[in-house]
Amino acid sequence: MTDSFDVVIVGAGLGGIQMLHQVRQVGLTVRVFEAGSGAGGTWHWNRYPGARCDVESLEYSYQFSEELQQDWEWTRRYSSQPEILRYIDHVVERFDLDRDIRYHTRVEALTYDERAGRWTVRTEAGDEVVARFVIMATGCLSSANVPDIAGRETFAGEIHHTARWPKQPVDLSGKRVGVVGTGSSGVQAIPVIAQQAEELYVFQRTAAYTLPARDQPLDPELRAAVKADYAGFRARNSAMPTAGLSRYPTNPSSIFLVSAAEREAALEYFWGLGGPLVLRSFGDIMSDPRANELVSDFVRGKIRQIVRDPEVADLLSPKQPIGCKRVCIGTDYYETFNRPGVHLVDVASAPIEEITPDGIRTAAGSHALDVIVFATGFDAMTGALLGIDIRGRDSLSLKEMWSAGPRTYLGLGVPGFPNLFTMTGPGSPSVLTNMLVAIHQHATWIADCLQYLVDHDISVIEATHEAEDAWGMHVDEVAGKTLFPSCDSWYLGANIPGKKRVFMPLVGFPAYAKTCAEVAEGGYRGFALTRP
Ligand code: N01
Repeated sequence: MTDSFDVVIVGAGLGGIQMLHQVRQVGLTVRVFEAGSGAGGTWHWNRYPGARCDVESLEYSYQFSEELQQDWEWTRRYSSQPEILRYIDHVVERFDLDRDIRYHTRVEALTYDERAGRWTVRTEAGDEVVARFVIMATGCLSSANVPDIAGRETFAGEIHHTARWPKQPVDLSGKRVGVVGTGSSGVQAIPVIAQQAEELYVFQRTAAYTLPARDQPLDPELRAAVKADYAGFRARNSAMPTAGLSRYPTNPSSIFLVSAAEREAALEYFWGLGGPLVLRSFGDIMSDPRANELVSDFVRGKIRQIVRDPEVADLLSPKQPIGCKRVCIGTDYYETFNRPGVHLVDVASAPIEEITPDGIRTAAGSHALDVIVFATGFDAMTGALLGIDIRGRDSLSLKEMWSAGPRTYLGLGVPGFPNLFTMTGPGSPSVLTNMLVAIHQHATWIADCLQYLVDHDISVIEATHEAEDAWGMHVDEVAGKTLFPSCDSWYLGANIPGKKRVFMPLVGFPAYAKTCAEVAEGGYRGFALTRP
Protein backbone atom coordinates (compact mmCIF):
# COMPACT_ATOMS: atom_id res chain seq x y z
CA MET A 1 0.00 0.00 0.00
CA THR A 2 1.23 3.51 -0.84
CA ASP A 3 2.09 5.63 2.20
CA SER A 4 -0.01 8.74 2.57
CA PHE A 5 0.83 11.99 4.40
CA ASP A 6 -0.84 15.33 4.89
CA VAL A 7 2.36 17.07 3.85
CA VAL A 8 5.52 16.13 1.94
CA ILE A 9 8.49 18.49 2.18
CA VAL A 10 11.23 18.19 -0.45
CA GLY A 11 14.63 19.09 0.99
CA ALA A 12 16.12 19.00 4.50
CA GLY A 13 18.19 22.16 4.32
CA LEU A 14 17.66 25.07 6.67
CA GLY A 15 14.26 25.72 5.06
CA GLY A 16 13.03 22.12 5.11
CA ILE A 17 13.90 21.44 8.73
CA GLN A 18 12.24 24.59 10.09
CA MET A 19 9.22 23.77 7.92
CA LEU A 20 9.08 20.22 9.28
CA HIS A 21 9.07 21.52 12.86
CA GLN A 22 6.27 23.99 12.11
CA VAL A 23 4.12 21.52 10.13
CA ARG A 24 4.26 19.16 13.10
CA GLN A 25 2.98 21.95 15.34
CA VAL A 26 -0.10 22.25 13.09
CA GLY A 27 -0.71 18.59 13.91
CA LEU A 28 -0.35 17.25 10.37
CA THR A 29 1.46 14.10 9.30
CA VAL A 30 4.64 14.85 7.36
CA ARG A 31 7.52 13.20 5.50
CA VAL A 32 10.68 14.95 4.31
CA PHE A 33 12.75 13.63 1.40
CA GLU A 34 16.40 14.64 1.18
CA ALA A 35 18.87 13.63 -1.54
CA GLY A 36 21.93 14.07 0.71
CA SER A 37 23.18 11.76 3.44
CA GLY A 38 22.37 14.31 6.16
CA ALA A 39 20.46 17.51 6.89
CA GLY A 40 21.90 20.92 6.09
CA GLY A 41 21.39 21.60 2.38
CA THR A 42 23.92 24.29 1.39
CA TRP A 43 26.03 23.50 4.45
CA HIS A 44 25.94 19.78 3.78
CA TRP A 45 27.20 20.13 0.20
CA ASN A 46 29.52 23.18 0.26
CA ARG A 47 32.43 21.81 2.26
CA TYR A 48 35.14 23.50 0.22
CA PRO A 49 38.19 24.95 1.99
CA GLY A 50 37.34 28.36 3.46
CA ALA A 51 33.55 27.90 3.31
CA ARG A 52 32.02 30.35 5.75
CA CYS A 53 28.72 32.19 5.89
CA ASP A 54 28.93 35.84 4.89
CA VAL A 55 25.90 36.77 6.99
CA GLU A 56 26.70 37.42 10.66
CA SER A 57 26.16 34.40 12.91
CA LEU A 58 23.89 36.21 15.39
CA GLU A 59 21.55 36.81 12.43
CA TYR A 60 22.16 33.65 10.38
CA SER A 61 20.36 31.45 12.89
CA TYR A 62 16.83 30.32 13.66
CA GLN A 63 14.39 32.52 15.54
CA PHE A 64 11.48 30.07 15.89
CA SER A 65 12.62 28.95 19.36
CA GLU A 66 13.65 31.44 22.05
CA GLU A 67 15.30 28.62 24.05
CA LEU A 68 17.40 27.59 21.03
CA GLN A 69 18.61 31.10 20.32
CA GLN A 70 19.44 31.61 24.00
CA ASP A 71 21.26 28.29 24.39
CA TRP A 72 23.38 28.21 21.25
CA GLU A 73 26.75 29.98 21.47
CA TRP A 74 28.20 31.20 18.17
CA THR A 75 31.95 31.65 18.35
CA ARG A 76 32.75 34.09 15.52
CA ARG A 77 31.29 37.11 13.72
CA TYR A 78 30.80 34.82 10.69
CA SER A 79 30.38 31.07 11.19
CA SER A 80 32.44 28.50 9.32
CA GLN A 81 30.72 25.70 7.41
CA PRO A 82 31.62 23.06 10.09
CA GLU A 83 30.17 25.26 12.86
CA ILE A 84 26.91 25.77 10.96
CA LEU A 85 26.63 22.06 10.28
CA ARG A 86 27.11 21.36 14.02
CA TYR A 87 24.29 23.84 14.71
CA ILE A 88 22.01 22.14 12.18
CA ASP A 89 22.77 18.71 13.69
CA HIS A 90 21.95 20.15 17.11
CA VAL A 91 18.59 21.51 15.86
CA VAL A 92 17.71 18.17 14.23
CA GLU A 93 18.45 16.33 17.46
CA ARG A 94 16.90 18.91 19.80
CA PHE A 95 13.55 18.87 17.97
CA ASP A 96 13.70 15.15 17.16
CA LEU A 97 13.38 15.83 13.44
CA ASP A 98 15.28 12.85 12.01
CA ARG A 99 12.41 10.39 12.43
CA ASP A 100 10.41 12.13 9.67
CA ILE A 101 13.31 12.60 7.23
CA ARG A 102 14.33 10.06 4.59
CA TYR A 103 17.93 10.70 3.51
CA HIS A 104 19.59 9.42 0.32
CA THR A 105 16.21 9.93 -1.35
CA ARG A 106 16.00 12.21 -4.37
CA VAL A 107 12.51 13.18 -5.54
CA GLU A 108 12.18 12.72 -9.28
CA ALA A 109 8.54 13.57 -10.05
CA LEU A 110 5.42 15.16 -8.55
CA THR A 111 2.04 14.59 -10.17
CA TYR A 112 -1.26 16.13 -9.13
CA ASP A 113 -4.38 13.99 -9.24
CA GLU A 114 -7.18 16.51 -9.58
CA ARG A 115 -10.02 14.11 -8.74
CA ALA A 116 -8.41 12.88 -5.55
CA GLY A 117 -6.92 16.27 -4.69
CA ARG A 118 -3.61 14.56 -3.94
CA TRP A 119 0.01 14.78 -5.10
CA THR A 120 1.91 11.62 -5.94
CA VAL A 121 5.58 11.98 -5.03
CA ARG A 122 7.94 9.61 -6.85
CA THR A 123 11.55 9.08 -5.78
CA GLU A 124 14.51 8.19 -7.97
CA ALA A 125 14.38 4.66 -6.53
CA GLY A 126 10.81 4.37 -7.91
CA ASP A 127 9.00 4.53 -4.55
CA GLU A 128 5.80 6.55 -4.32
CA VAL A 129 3.90 8.30 -1.55
CA VAL A 130 0.82 10.52 -1.76
CA ALA A 131 0.28 13.83 0.00
CA ARG A 132 -2.35 16.53 0.16
CA PHE A 133 0.22 19.32 0.31
CA VAL A 134 3.77 19.52 -1.04
CA ILE A 135 6.27 22.10 0.15
CA MET A 136 9.33 22.62 -2.04
CA ALA A 137 12.26 23.48 0.22
CA THR A 138 14.78 22.71 -2.51
CA GLY A 139 16.89 25.86 -2.01
CA CYS A 140 17.78 28.80 -4.24
CA LEU A 141 21.44 27.87 -4.75
CA SER A 142 21.49 24.08 -4.71
CA SER A 143 21.67 22.95 -8.34
CA ALA A 144 25.41 23.09 -9.09
CA ASN A 145 26.46 24.56 -12.44
CA VAL A 146 29.20 22.42 -13.97
CA PRO A 147 30.34 24.12 -17.18
CA ASP A 148 30.27 22.02 -20.29
CA ILE A 149 33.95 22.30 -21.24
CA ALA A 150 35.23 19.91 -23.91
CA GLY A 151 37.56 17.16 -22.71
CA ARG A 152 36.47 17.18 -19.06
CA GLU A 153 36.31 13.40 -18.93
CA THR A 154 39.90 13.09 -20.22
CA PHE A 155 41.52 14.90 -17.26
CA ALA A 156 43.99 12.62 -15.47
CA GLY A 157 43.75 14.40 -12.09
CA GLU A 158 40.87 15.13 -9.70
CA ILE A 159 37.96 17.47 -10.49
CA HIS A 160 35.82 18.92 -7.70
CA HIS A 161 32.95 21.42 -7.63
CA THR A 162 32.78 23.69 -4.56
CA ALA A 163 29.10 22.79 -4.11
CA ARG A 164 29.76 19.03 -4.24
CA TRP A 165 32.91 18.93 -2.14
CA PRO A 166 33.76 15.47 -0.74
CA LYS A 167 33.25 14.73 2.94
CA GLN A 168 36.79 13.36 3.16
CA PRO A 169 39.42 16.15 3.23
CA VAL A 170 41.03 16.77 -0.17
CA ASP A 171 44.82 17.00 0.17
CA LEU A 172 46.06 19.84 -2.03
CA SER A 173 49.54 20.13 -0.53
CA GLY A 174 52.31 20.10 -3.11
CA LYS A 175 49.76 20.07 -5.95
CA ARG A 176 49.16 22.30 -8.96
CA VAL A 177 45.56 23.46 -8.56
CA GLY A 178 43.35 25.36 -11.00
CA VAL A 179 40.27 27.20 -9.69
CA VAL A 180 37.71 28.18 -12.32
CA GLY A 181 35.37 30.94 -11.12
CA THR A 182 35.74 34.00 -8.92
CA GLY A 183 32.30 34.49 -7.33
CA SER A 184 31.65 34.12 -3.57
CA SER A 185 32.73 30.47 -3.48
CA GLY A 186 35.97 31.03 -5.41
CA VAL A 187 36.80 34.13 -3.39
CA GLN A 188 36.52 32.14 -0.14
CA ALA A 189 38.35 29.06 -1.40
CA ILE A 190 41.25 30.74 -3.23
CA PRO A 191 43.13 32.20 -0.20
CA VAL A 192 42.91 28.88 1.68
CA ILE A 193 43.87 26.73 -1.32
CA ALA A 194 46.81 29.10 -1.99
CA GLN A 195 48.22 28.22 1.45
CA GLN A 196 48.19 24.50 0.62
CA ALA A 197 48.93 24.22 -3.08
CA GLU A 198 52.35 24.32 -4.70
CA GLU A 199 51.01 26.40 -7.58
CA LEU A 200 47.55 27.95 -7.91
CA TYR A 201 46.06 29.10 -11.21
CA VAL A 202 42.91 31.24 -10.88
CA PHE A 203 40.87 31.24 -14.10
CA GLN A 204 38.91 34.49 -13.99
CA ARG A 205 36.24 35.41 -16.54
CA THR A 206 34.63 38.32 -14.67
CA ALA A 207 36.25 40.10 -11.74
CA ALA A 208 33.86 40.44 -8.78
CA TYR A 209 33.94 43.06 -6.03
CA THR A 210 35.34 41.50 -2.87
CA LEU A 211 34.80 43.44 0.33
CA PRO A 212 36.74 42.55 3.50
CA ALA A 213 34.74 40.38 5.92
CA ARG A 214 36.73 41.44 8.99
CA ASP A 215 35.85 38.15 10.65
CA GLN A 216 36.82 37.90 14.33
CA PRO A 217 35.89 36.00 17.48
CA LEU A 218 32.42 37.06 18.57
CA ASP A 219 32.56 39.72 21.29
CA PRO A 220 30.94 38.14 24.41
CA GLU A 221 29.44 41.50 25.37
CA LEU A 222 27.77 41.87 21.99
CA ARG A 223 26.46 38.31 22.21
CA ALA A 224 25.02 38.96 25.68
CA ALA A 225 23.44 42.25 24.58
CA VAL A 226 21.73 40.61 21.59
CA LYS A 227 20.50 37.71 23.73
CA ALA A 228 19.06 40.14 26.28
CA ASP A 229 16.62 41.28 23.59
CA TYR A 230 16.79 38.72 20.78
CA ALA A 231 13.16 39.32 19.78
CA GLY A 232 13.78 43.05 19.41
CA PHE A 233 17.00 42.38 17.46
CA ARG A 234 15.12 40.09 15.05
CA ALA A 235 12.30 42.62 14.63
CA ARG A 236 14.72 45.46 13.85
CA ASN A 237 16.54 43.29 11.29
CA SER A 238 13.27 42.25 9.64
CA ALA A 239 12.42 45.93 9.13
CA MET A 240 15.57 46.47 7.00
CA PRO A 241 15.38 46.25 3.17
CA THR A 242 17.88 43.36 3.25
CA ALA A 243 16.39 41.87 6.44
CA GLY A 244 19.60 42.36 8.39
CA LEU A 245 22.49 44.34 9.86
CA SER A 246 20.20 46.75 11.71
CA ARG A 247 22.86 47.34 14.39
CA TYR A 248 25.03 49.19 11.86
CA PRO A 249 24.38 52.67 10.50
CA THR A 250 22.80 53.38 7.12
CA ASN A 251 23.30 56.70 5.37
CA PRO A 252 20.21 57.37 3.20
CA SER A 253 21.47 60.65 1.68
CA SER A 254 22.90 61.18 -1.79
CA ILE A 255 26.61 60.86 -2.48
CA PHE A 256 26.38 64.13 -4.40
CA LEU A 257 25.50 66.18 -1.32
CA VAL A 258 28.97 65.89 0.21
CA SER A 259 32.46 67.08 -0.75
CA ALA A 260 35.03 64.67 -2.19
CA ALA A 261 36.83 64.60 1.17
CA GLU A 262 33.62 63.82 3.08
CA ARG A 263 32.74 61.13 0.55
CA GLU A 264 36.13 59.49 0.96
CA ALA A 265 35.86 59.61 4.76
CA ALA A 266 32.39 58.02 4.69
CA LEU A 267 33.50 55.25 2.31
CA GLU A 268 36.57 54.54 4.48
CA TYR A 269 34.34 54.32 7.55
CA PHE A 270 31.90 51.83 5.98
CA TRP A 271 34.76 49.85 4.35
CA GLY A 272 36.26 49.55 7.83
CA LEU A 273 33.06 48.05 9.26
CA GLY A 274 33.49 45.01 7.00
CA GLY A 275 30.95 42.83 5.19
CA PRO A 276 28.70 44.47 2.59
CA LEU A 277 28.35 47.69 4.62
CA VAL A 278 30.12 49.88 2.09
CA LEU A 279 26.87 49.61 0.09
CA ARG A 280 25.16 51.45 2.98
CA SER A 281 27.47 54.46 2.83
CA PHE A 282 25.11 56.47 0.59
CA GLY A 283 21.47 56.15 -0.40
CA ASP A 284 21.82 56.26 -4.19
CA ILE A 285 24.48 53.60 -4.82
CA MET A 286 22.03 51.01 -6.15
CA SER A 287 19.84 53.45 -8.09
CA ASP A 288 22.10 56.09 -9.69
CA PRO A 289 24.86 54.82 -12.03
CA ARG A 290 27.02 57.91 -11.35
CA ALA A 291 26.83 57.38 -7.58
CA ASN A 292 27.59 53.71 -8.09
CA GLU A 293 30.64 54.54 -10.21
CA LEU A 294 32.14 56.66 -7.42
CA VAL A 295 31.85 53.77 -4.97
CA SER A 296 33.06 51.22 -7.54
CA ASP A 297 36.08 53.43 -8.13
CA PHE A 298 36.78 53.61 -4.39
CA VAL A 299 36.95 49.79 -4.25
CA ARG A 300 39.12 49.63 -7.38
CA GLY A 301 41.48 52.04 -5.61
CA LYS A 302 41.67 49.62 -2.66
CA ILE A 303 42.55 46.79 -5.04
CA ARG A 304 45.38 48.86 -6.55
CA GLN A 305 46.68 49.60 -3.03
CA ILE A 306 46.69 45.93 -2.01
CA VAL A 307 47.89 44.12 -5.16
CA ARG A 308 51.54 44.84 -5.93
CA ASP A 309 51.58 43.94 -9.65
CA PRO A 310 49.64 46.74 -11.44
CA GLU A 311 48.65 44.45 -14.33
CA VAL A 312 47.18 41.87 -11.94
CA ALA A 313 45.45 44.67 -9.97
CA ASP A 314 43.91 45.94 -13.18
CA LEU A 315 42.63 42.48 -14.13
CA LEU A 316 41.17 42.00 -10.64
CA SER A 317 39.32 45.34 -10.89
CA PRO A 318 35.66 44.80 -11.79
CA LYS A 319 34.12 46.83 -14.59
CA GLN A 320 30.40 46.31 -13.79
CA PRO A 321 28.51 48.43 -11.22
CA ILE A 322 29.19 47.37 -7.63
CA GLY A 323 26.33 45.36 -6.10
CA CYS A 324 24.84 44.44 -9.48
CA LYS A 325 26.29 40.95 -9.16
CA ARG A 326 26.22 39.88 -5.54
CA VAL A 327 29.27 41.34 -3.76
CA CYS A 328 31.72 38.78 -2.37
CA ILE A 329 32.84 38.97 1.22
CA GLY A 330 36.39 37.70 1.64
CA THR A 331 39.42 37.39 3.84
CA ASP A 332 42.83 38.13 2.27
CA TYR A 333 41.44 37.64 -1.24
CA TYR A 334 43.37 40.39 -3.02
CA GLU A 335 46.43 39.85 -0.77
CA THR A 336 46.60 36.26 -2.04
CA PHE A 337 47.64 37.51 -5.49
CA ASN A 338 50.88 38.86 -3.94
CA ARG A 339 51.92 35.32 -2.95
CA PRO A 340 54.54 33.50 -5.01
CA GLY A 341 52.98 30.61 -6.93
CA VAL A 342 49.57 32.29 -7.39
CA HIS A 343 48.77 33.11 -11.01
CA LEU A 344 45.75 34.98 -12.38
CA VAL A 345 44.65 33.68 -15.79
CA ASP A 346 42.39 36.00 -17.74
CA VAL A 347 39.85 33.79 -19.51
CA ALA A 348 37.75 36.75 -20.64
CA SER A 349 40.31 37.73 -23.27
CA ALA A 350 41.55 34.17 -23.91
CA PRO A 351 38.69 31.74 -23.06
CA ILE A 352 39.09 28.19 -21.83
CA GLU A 353 39.06 25.99 -24.92
CA GLU A 354 39.57 22.54 -23.56
CA ILE A 355 40.39 20.36 -20.60
CA THR A 356 43.21 18.00 -21.55
CA PRO A 357 44.59 15.00 -19.64
CA ASP A 358 47.26 17.37 -18.24
CA GLY A 359 45.28 20.46 -17.37
CA ILE A 360 43.43 23.41 -18.91
CA ARG A 361 44.15 24.90 -22.32
CA THR A 362 43.00 28.46 -23.01
CA ALA A 363 43.23 30.43 -26.26
CA ALA A 364 46.52 31.82 -24.91
CA GLY A 365 48.25 28.62 -23.73
CA SER A 366 48.20 25.50 -21.54
CA HIS A 367 48.42 25.15 -17.76
CA ALA A 368 49.49 21.82 -16.26
CA LEU A 369 47.32 20.86 -13.27
CA ASP A 370 46.84 18.02 -10.77
CA VAL A 371 43.45 19.22 -9.47
CA ILE A 372 40.69 21.34 -11.04
CA VAL A 373 38.18 23.10 -8.78
CA PHE A 374 35.01 24.42 -10.37
CA ALA A 375 33.72 27.36 -8.35
CA THR A 376 31.23 27.99 -11.12
CA GLY A 377 28.05 28.57 -9.13
CA PHE A 378 24.50 27.39 -9.54
CA ASP A 379 21.45 27.25 -11.77
CA ALA A 380 19.89 29.62 -9.25
CA MET A 381 16.32 29.76 -7.96
CA THR A 382 14.73 27.55 -10.63
CA GLY A 383 17.39 24.82 -11.18
CA ALA A 384 16.37 22.56 -8.30
CA LEU A 385 12.61 23.02 -8.88
CA LEU A 386 12.82 22.29 -12.61
CA GLY A 387 15.14 19.34 -11.97
CA ILE A 388 11.97 17.57 -10.77
CA ASP A 389 9.21 16.72 -13.23
CA ILE A 390 6.38 18.67 -11.58
CA ARG A 391 2.95 18.27 -13.19
CA GLY A 392 -0.10 20.10 -11.90
CA ARG A 393 -3.66 20.33 -13.24
CA ASP A 394 -4.21 18.69 -16.67
CA SER A 395 -0.62 17.37 -16.53
CA LEU A 396 0.67 20.91 -17.02
CA SER A 397 4.43 20.82 -16.45
CA LEU A 398 6.12 23.53 -14.41
CA LYS A 399 8.94 23.55 -16.97
CA GLU A 400 6.47 24.48 -19.75
CA MET A 401 4.69 26.93 -17.49
CA TRP A 402 8.01 28.70 -16.82
CA SER A 403 9.43 28.47 -20.34
CA ALA A 404 9.37 32.29 -20.56
CA GLY A 405 10.84 32.62 -17.05
CA PRO A 406 9.55 31.77 -13.58
CA ARG A 407 6.31 33.42 -12.39
CA THR A 408 4.71 32.99 -8.99
CA TYR A 409 2.43 34.76 -6.60
CA LEU A 410 4.52 36.03 -3.63
CA GLY A 411 7.18 33.46 -4.50
CA LEU A 412 4.93 30.95 -2.73
CA GLY A 413 2.35 29.64 -5.20
CA VAL A 414 1.91 28.96 -8.91
CA PRO A 415 -1.49 28.82 -10.69
CA GLY A 416 -2.22 25.33 -12.01
CA PHE A 417 -0.27 23.75 -9.13
CA PRO A 418 -2.77 23.49 -6.26
CA ASN A 419 -1.57 22.82 -2.71
CA LEU A 420 2.07 23.20 -3.79
CA PHE A 421 4.15 25.81 -1.95
CA THR A 422 7.54 27.05 -3.18
CA MET A 423 9.52 28.15 -0.12
CA THR A 424 11.69 31.19 -0.92
CA GLY A 425 10.73 30.73 -4.57
CA PRO A 426 11.30 33.09 -7.50
CA GLY A 427 9.47 36.35 -6.86
CA SER A 428 10.31 36.37 -3.14
CA PRO A 429 13.11 38.35 -1.42
CA SER A 430 15.16 35.21 -0.55
CA VAL A 431 18.66 35.65 -2.00
CA LEU A 432 18.64 39.44 -1.68
CA THR A 433 18.19 39.12 2.08
CA ASN A 434 19.44 37.01 4.97
CA MET A 435 18.13 33.59 3.85
CA LEU A 436 17.33 32.58 7.43
CA VAL A 437 14.92 35.50 7.79
CA ALA A 438 13.36 34.76 4.39
CA ILE A 439 13.00 31.10 5.42
CA HIS A 440 11.43 32.11 8.74
CA GLN A 441 8.92 34.30 6.95
CA HIS A 442 7.90 31.60 4.46
CA ALA A 443 7.84 28.73 6.97
CA THR A 444 5.64 30.80 9.27
CA TRP A 445 3.41 31.94 6.40
CA ILE A 446 2.94 28.38 5.13
CA ALA A 447 2.36 26.90 8.60
CA ASP A 448 -0.24 29.60 9.42
CA CYS A 449 -1.85 28.92 6.07
CA LEU A 450 -2.06 25.16 6.68
CA GLN A 451 -3.62 25.84 10.08
CA TYR A 452 -6.14 28.16 8.47
CA LEU A 453 -7.05 25.60 5.78
CA VAL A 454 -7.50 22.88 8.40
CA ASP A 455 -9.55 25.11 10.70
CA HIS A 456 -11.84 26.23 7.87
CA ASP A 457 -12.19 22.85 6.21
CA ILE A 458 -10.63 24.05 2.95
CA SER A 459 -9.28 21.29 0.71
CA VAL A 460 -7.51 23.20 -2.06
CA ILE A 461 -5.58 26.46 -2.25
CA GLU A 462 -4.21 27.74 -5.54
CA ALA A 463 -2.68 31.03 -6.69
CA THR A 464 -4.79 32.87 -9.27
CA HIS A 465 -3.53 33.87 -12.72
CA GLU A 466 -4.45 37.50 -12.06
CA ALA A 467 -2.37 37.56 -8.88
CA GLU A 468 0.56 35.88 -10.60
CA ASP A 469 0.50 38.42 -13.47
CA ALA A 470 0.24 41.39 -11.16
CA TRP A 471 2.99 40.04 -8.89
CA GLY A 472 5.32 39.41 -11.86
CA MET A 473 4.85 43.02 -12.97
CA HIS A 474 5.52 44.23 -9.43
CA VAL A 475 8.77 42.22 -9.19
CA ASP A 476 9.93 43.67 -12.56
CA GLU A 477 8.93 47.18 -11.63
CA VAL A 478 10.78 47.16 -8.31
CA ALA A 479 13.92 45.69 -9.89
CA GLY A 480 13.68 48.22 -12.73
CA LYS A 481 14.18 51.08 -10.25
CA THR A 482 17.58 49.65 -9.29
CA LEU A 483 20.86 48.84 -11.05
CA PHE A 484 20.37 45.08 -10.45
CA PRO A 485 19.26 44.27 -14.01
CA SER A 486 22.17 46.25 -15.53
CA CYS A 487 24.76 43.45 -15.67
CA ASP A 488 24.91 39.70 -16.29
CA SER A 489 24.27 37.86 -13.02
CA TRP A 490 22.75 34.67 -11.71
CA TYR A 491 19.86 36.81 -10.34
CA LEU A 492 18.89 37.12 -14.01
CA GLY A 493 19.78 33.56 -14.96
CA ALA A 494 22.50 35.00 -17.23
CA ASN A 495 25.10 32.46 -16.03
CA ILE A 496 23.26 29.47 -17.50
CA PRO A 497 23.44 29.08 -21.30
CA GLY A 498 19.94 29.19 -22.80
CA LYS A 499 18.18 30.23 -19.56
CA LYS A 500 15.49 32.86 -20.06
CA ARG A 501 16.71 36.20 -18.78
CA VAL A 502 14.28 37.27 -16.04
CA PHE A 503 15.15 39.06 -12.79
CA MET A 504 14.04 36.40 -10.30
CA PRO A 505 14.15 37.71 -6.70
CA LEU A 506 12.02 40.50 -5.26
CA VAL A 507 14.01 43.58 -4.21
CA GLY A 508 13.25 44.65 -0.62
CA PHE A 509 11.92 42.86 2.43
CA PRO A 510 9.71 44.65 4.95
CA ALA A 511 6.16 43.37 5.13
CA TYR A 512 6.19 42.03 1.58
CA ALA A 513 3.57 39.35 2.08
CA LYS A 514 0.13 39.51 3.59
CA THR A 515 -1.09 36.47 5.46
CA CYS A 516 -2.69 33.52 3.72
CA ALA A 517 -6.11 34.47 5.14
CA GLU A 518 -5.77 38.05 3.89
CA VAL A 519 -4.87 37.09 0.33
CA ALA A 520 -7.35 34.22 0.18
CA GLU A 521 -10.45 35.73 1.73
CA GLY A 522 -9.76 39.46 1.92
CA GLY A 523 -10.58 42.10 -0.67
CA TYR A 524 -7.77 40.93 -2.96
CA ARG A 525 -8.05 37.28 -4.05
CA GLY A 526 -4.45 36.19 -4.59
CA PHE A 527 -5.28 32.57 -3.81
CA ALA A 528 -8.48 30.74 -4.71
CA LEU A 529 -9.88 28.31 -2.13
CA THR A 530 -12.06 25.24 -2.59
CA ARG A 531 -14.25 23.74 0.11
CA PRO A 532 -15.27 20.11 -0.32
O1 N01 B 1 28.84 31.30 -8.00
P1 N01 B 1 28.83 32.61 -8.93
P2 N01 B 1 29.34 31.15 -6.49
N1 N01 B 1 34.39 29.53 -17.55
O2 N01 B 1 27.81 32.34 -9.98
C1 N01 B 1 32.55 31.71 -13.32
C2 N01 B 1 26.06 32.29 -2.54
N2 N01 B 1 27.25 31.97 -1.78
O3 N01 B 1 29.18 29.72 -6.11
O4 N01 B 1 30.80 35.92 -13.75
C3 N01 B 1 34.95 30.42 -16.70
O5 N01 B 1 28.70 33.84 -8.15
C4 N01 B 1 31.70 32.94 -13.30
O6 N01 B 1 32.12 33.87 -14.26
P3 N01 B 1 31.06 34.95 -14.88
C5 N01 B 1 26.06 33.77 -2.88
O7 N01 B 1 24.73 34.23 -2.95
C6 N01 B 1 27.34 32.44 -0.53
O8 N01 B 1 30.63 31.75 -6.28
O9 N01 B 1 29.84 34.15 -15.24
N3 N01 B 1 34.35 30.90 -15.61
C7 N01 B 1 31.91 33.39 -11.85
O10 N01 B 1 33.14 34.04 -11.70
C8 N01 B 1 26.71 33.77 -4.23
O11 N01 B 1 26.47 34.92 -5.01
C9 N01 B 1 28.45 32.17 0.21
O12 N01 B 1 31.76 35.52 -16.05
C10 N01 B 1 33.09 30.48 -15.39
C11 N01 B 1 31.97 32.05 -11.10
O13 N01 B 1 32.30 31.07 -12.08
C12 N01 B 1 26.11 32.53 -4.83
O14 N01 B 1 26.09 31.59 -3.77
C13 N01 B 1 29.50 31.45 -0.31
C14 N01 B 1 32.43 29.56 -16.22
C15 N01 B 1 30.64 31.67 -10.50
O15 N01 B 1 30.28 32.62 -9.55
C16 N01 B 1 26.89 31.93 -5.97
O16 N01 B 1 28.29 31.99 -5.69
C17 N01 B 1 29.38 30.97 -1.60
C18 N01 B 1 33.14 29.08 -17.34
N4 N01 B 1 32.58 28.22 -18.20
C19 N01 B 1 28.25 31.23 -2.31
N5 N01 B 1 31.20 29.32 -15.71
C20 N01 B 1 28.56 32.69 1.56
O17 N01 B 1 27.67 32.90 2.33
C21 N01 B 1 31.10 30.09 -14.61
N6 N01 B 1 32.24 30.79 -14.41
C22 N01 B 1 29.85 32.95 1.96
